[in-house]
Amino acid sequence: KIIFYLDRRQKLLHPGKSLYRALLDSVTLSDENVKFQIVHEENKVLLQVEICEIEGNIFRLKIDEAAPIRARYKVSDVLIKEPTTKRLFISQEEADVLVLSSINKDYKLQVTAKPFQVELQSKDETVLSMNSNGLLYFEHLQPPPSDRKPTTKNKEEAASDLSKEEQDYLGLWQEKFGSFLDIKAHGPTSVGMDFSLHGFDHVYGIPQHTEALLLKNTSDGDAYRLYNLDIFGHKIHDKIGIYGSVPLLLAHKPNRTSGIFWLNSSETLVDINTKAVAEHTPSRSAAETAKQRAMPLTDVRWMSESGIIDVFLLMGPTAFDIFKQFAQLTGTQALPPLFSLGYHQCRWNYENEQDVKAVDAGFDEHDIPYDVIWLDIEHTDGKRYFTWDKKKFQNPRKMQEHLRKKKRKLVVIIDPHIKADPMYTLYSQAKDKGYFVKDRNGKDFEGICWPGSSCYLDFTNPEVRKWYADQFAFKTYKGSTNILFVWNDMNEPSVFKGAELTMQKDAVHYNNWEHREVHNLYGFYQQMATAEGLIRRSSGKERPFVLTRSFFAGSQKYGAVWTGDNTAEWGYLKISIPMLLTISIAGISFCGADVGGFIGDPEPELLVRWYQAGAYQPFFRGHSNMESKRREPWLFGKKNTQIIREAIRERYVLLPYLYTLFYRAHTAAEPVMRPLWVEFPGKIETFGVENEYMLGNALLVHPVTEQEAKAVSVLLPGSEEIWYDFRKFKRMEDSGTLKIPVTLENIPVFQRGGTVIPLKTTAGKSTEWMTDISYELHVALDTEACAIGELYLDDGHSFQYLHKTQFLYRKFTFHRNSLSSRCTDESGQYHTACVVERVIVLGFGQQPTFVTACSKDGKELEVAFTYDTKTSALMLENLALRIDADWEICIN
Ligand code: MIG
Repeated sequence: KIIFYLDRRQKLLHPGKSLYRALLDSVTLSDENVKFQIVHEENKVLLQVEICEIEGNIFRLKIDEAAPIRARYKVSDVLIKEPTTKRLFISQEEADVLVLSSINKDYKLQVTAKPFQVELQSKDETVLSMNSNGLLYFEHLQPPPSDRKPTTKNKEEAASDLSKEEQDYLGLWQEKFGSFLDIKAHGPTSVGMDFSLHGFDHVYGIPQHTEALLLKNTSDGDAYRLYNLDIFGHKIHDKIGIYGSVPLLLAHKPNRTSGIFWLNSSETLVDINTKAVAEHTPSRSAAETAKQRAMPLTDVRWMSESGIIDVFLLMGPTAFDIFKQFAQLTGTQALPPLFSLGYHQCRWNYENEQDVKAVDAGFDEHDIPYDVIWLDIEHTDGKRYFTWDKKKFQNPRKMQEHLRKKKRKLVVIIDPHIKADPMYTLYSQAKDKGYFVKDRNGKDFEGICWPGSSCYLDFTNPEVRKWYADQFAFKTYKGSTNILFVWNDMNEPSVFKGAELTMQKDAVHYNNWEHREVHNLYGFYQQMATAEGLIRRSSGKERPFVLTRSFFAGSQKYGAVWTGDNTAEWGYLKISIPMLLTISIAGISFCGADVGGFIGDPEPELLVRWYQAGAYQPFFRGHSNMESKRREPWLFGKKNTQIIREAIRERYVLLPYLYTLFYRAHTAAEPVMRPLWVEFPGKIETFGVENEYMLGNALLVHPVTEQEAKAVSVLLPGSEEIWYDFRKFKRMEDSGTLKIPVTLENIPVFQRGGTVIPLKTTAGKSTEWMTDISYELHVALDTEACAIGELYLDDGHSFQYLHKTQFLYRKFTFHRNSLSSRCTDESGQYHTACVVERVIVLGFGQQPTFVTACSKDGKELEVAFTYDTKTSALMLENLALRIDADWEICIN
């Protein structure tokens, strides 16, 4: 077992009374913030504390050295703008307490001087407190031991009195990792703090781990680690960090959701400890103390290797408020081009042009829709990205023209490492311009990756990002066309033969920042530059599609992520659900796991089940490893082909709903895929559920993740809810936990009463073939016989929805036996001749006598219908109601 630096150093500090004291006579107050200093009683180092309130129920606490010998790293480019602050007021000031209030007095921050602690209260409820366990930790910058004057003998330098072995063990100035030596030019710089979440015993977030949805107690095990790493065949139930990190933790209890966003891009550990304590009341009278009840409390300890403490406290109070607050800071999900919500067919590798054509034709032959075929690293000339293997891909443009005619796209892989080959223009240019990350001696850092000896572009440098973005220009990227999109892999970054398969922490980036400071941002920056490149090659007109393996807070702005190298085993299918839910609630809606499992060969049943699950997840791609057998959906016998076809077709029929959900993610920060508790925040039985989830607010999906399952236990939450079988339209008799029989044909999906889902009446060969296909609305009535839903629509690929309001945003309302279609955003201008052809009303009380439809021009038409008394489903058919116009259907 590896003992990480942070564990060794910070874990020497145990919970107890903090040695930090606030100097409350140093308080200054401005419109932007409140500042004061705190001092460490032993080493006497002064830290500067800054507290501010940000619009929308967010508080920010920053702690930096008051007078560092050199500036400490502060994360840039993650916050989309400098947050708008609100003035705080001092509502109480005493020798050892300072109380700050928000203008509306909804929130109070109580700062205690000795020891230094901060408590955040909403009305009279203490929501969270900081440093209440005394774990504030801040290694101030020191001159290297050799620079020190021999006379200085104060305690702060006690560290240098440690024996060589002790120093080595603690890794103060250098650290060994196997055969690697990390030289810490600036010495120890780690920071940490504890937070107590009062009344909470359910915490979520901090992806990415191959772990459960509900975060576990770490008191007798490993902390959750946030350190982006390429871990091939990562284990299930492991807290080691894999490819991406979002340092956002959510805490939930029935009446409140809170969030902690720890903005730090260095290696980070998070310890979690839930316990029961006596109820905490801010102003405790004797009588109240007597009435104290036990209540849960969760302690969360964050430790980062470097940087400063910069933490955002998201006060909700609902989960949807948290999503908005986080998006206000880091941005919302980019609106994907519609094609990218279709099915993607990938493999390491599709060998050559003939192979691509054959696979493409296979989909048509087997009548399976798909949108994108992918090329992995072998398509390049010796792993030189932006080039083609001339033997295998002699005419990439022609191949793309072929795909274009089929209304399909191509995605190619572009990794961040650049083959160290002076004949490779990308390399020689970048070398000349000094665009590579340097090693600690100032030479270009060289590591081994796919192409052999490679250098790594320094994407933290804005000039490098601009140059990189320019590489995607059609003129520069030979053989590329506008149906080619990009996949960024290996961007943790992955460095073969590097410590933990990544870059040395003492490598040096732009502005002399060490790699340790920016490690978790490397992939974020590559995807940013790639997305920018795709936008720029279209002169700003077209939406990009970029899939990345490594990510950070804010990556949602640039595209999609996937969960990396999973294995073709049932356990990985099962864990993919909580993994995707965790990524989703951390702001990244566009996420998926390799369908089938990347490593190994799935048995047909597993593959089928994985397609059925993937069809209801945001990013839907089949992918397989080089050593895996071919896995195109038609290779597993007639019956399995049929079932997979059906799953993929269901996905395509559902696209209007899914695209609308992405629009909501884009505009309102609502996750597309949601844990049950987000939709049912008051229902405790949902808090730990991770084997099913909500897709938007209307669909409950329960993938089958057990071999040979005959039945699954489904929780249909909410006693006041009505649920309908999504395919059979039958109203479920009960809510609660039901045993639902299953066959291999499909997985259980339910529509929630009170919702309207827009669908297409049938699937086409790809999304682009489906533009004119008519719509179908599934209206599921609630206990009041009402339902609402919406549809968002635009050209599916450009930015015209933004600049020229070329979009349609419709709302469907069912009320008093009438269904209406109205505009929700009058500024939308998009027109289409597409119609609603069919409406199915689920849970309709009785057989109607006649049904009419009126369009805006006053024309009233009688509508043909059938009513199924067994299921209470009313089907209205042969409608021709324009999707872009107002209309109303009346059922009598
Ligand atoms: O370690 O490019 O996760 O999807 O097919 C293998 C080859 C490198 C890892 C990616 C995988 C991709 C593969 N890559």
